[in-house]
Amino acid sequence: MPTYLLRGLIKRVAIILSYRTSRSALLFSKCRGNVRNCKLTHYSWWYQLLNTHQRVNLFEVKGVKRKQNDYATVLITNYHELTEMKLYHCRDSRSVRPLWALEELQLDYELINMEFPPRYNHAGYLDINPLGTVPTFIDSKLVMTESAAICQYLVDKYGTSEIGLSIEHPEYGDYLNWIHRSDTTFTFPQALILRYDRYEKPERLQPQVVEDYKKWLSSRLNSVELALQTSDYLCAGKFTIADICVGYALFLAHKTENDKNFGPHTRDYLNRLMARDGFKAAMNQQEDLAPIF
Ligand SMILES: N[C@@H](CCC(=O)N[C@@H](CS)C(=O)NCC(=O)O)C(=O)O
Repeated sequence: MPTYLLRGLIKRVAIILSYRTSRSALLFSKCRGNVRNCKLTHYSWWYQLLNTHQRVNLFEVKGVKRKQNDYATVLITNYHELTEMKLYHCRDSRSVRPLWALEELQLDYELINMEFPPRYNHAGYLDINPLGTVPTFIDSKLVMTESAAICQYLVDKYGTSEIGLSIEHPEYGDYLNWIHRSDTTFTFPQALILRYDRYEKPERLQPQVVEDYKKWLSSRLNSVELALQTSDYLCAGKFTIADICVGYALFLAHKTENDKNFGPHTRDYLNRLMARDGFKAAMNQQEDLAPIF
């Protein structure tokens, strides 16, 4: 039998078998999301057969790292593992952190853009997140509401070591420290400043609180300036989610004009972060929302 006929025959048998053995093969043509634990096959005809153009992220399939858009030759054998991540986001709020991380990691997700504050502007939001805050991140049954923790989850669960640090890394402790410091130490005082400077009713504005926390913020940010004197990034000499988390706090200070006391290294660092494709992609996603500052 001529080789081309034989190849055609094998191809058809393989397709039929694949459909029979994988109930999810058809589902794949409809799915958008992340595929985990899937079996990678190199039958290129799946591509034509399913004619699928969905973005699918294959992280480590059979030990091979693949990039987004490297799709279409996948036969999913475990469709229960299909997930669709959702991020509820408001412009320039802390949800920029996970949004930026999702973009850096080139993950597939659904973005729900909401006007701020979502508890008043997005019907049903309190049912999704009773705190009423942003971000809210959903991955299957998991609901997360802490911006820095979501970044950590994404990098540990779906990411590569490129923008994360493993527990074995000598700077792992510093990395965690920056991630946590980013919100509790660098962002929380800014929330107080904004609240008592701009958002409260005139009779409840508190100039003394504003002045005190501006000083507080500026002295806490000295730690960033110091760290950047010897490195372009906060830990391990490379860009990580610690830079995303702290970078957001600096971005917020910059947007709200609380960056007057930034040192030169901090200023350059923020410019470097804002020039990243991942950051720009995150900003593009929110451009239809009204400014909140
Ligand atoms: N620690 C949380 C804080 C979340 C938070 O307070 N987000 C603010 C926006 S940046 C918010 O939703 N405020 C609106 C409200 O409290 O109603 C995090 O890091 O995500």
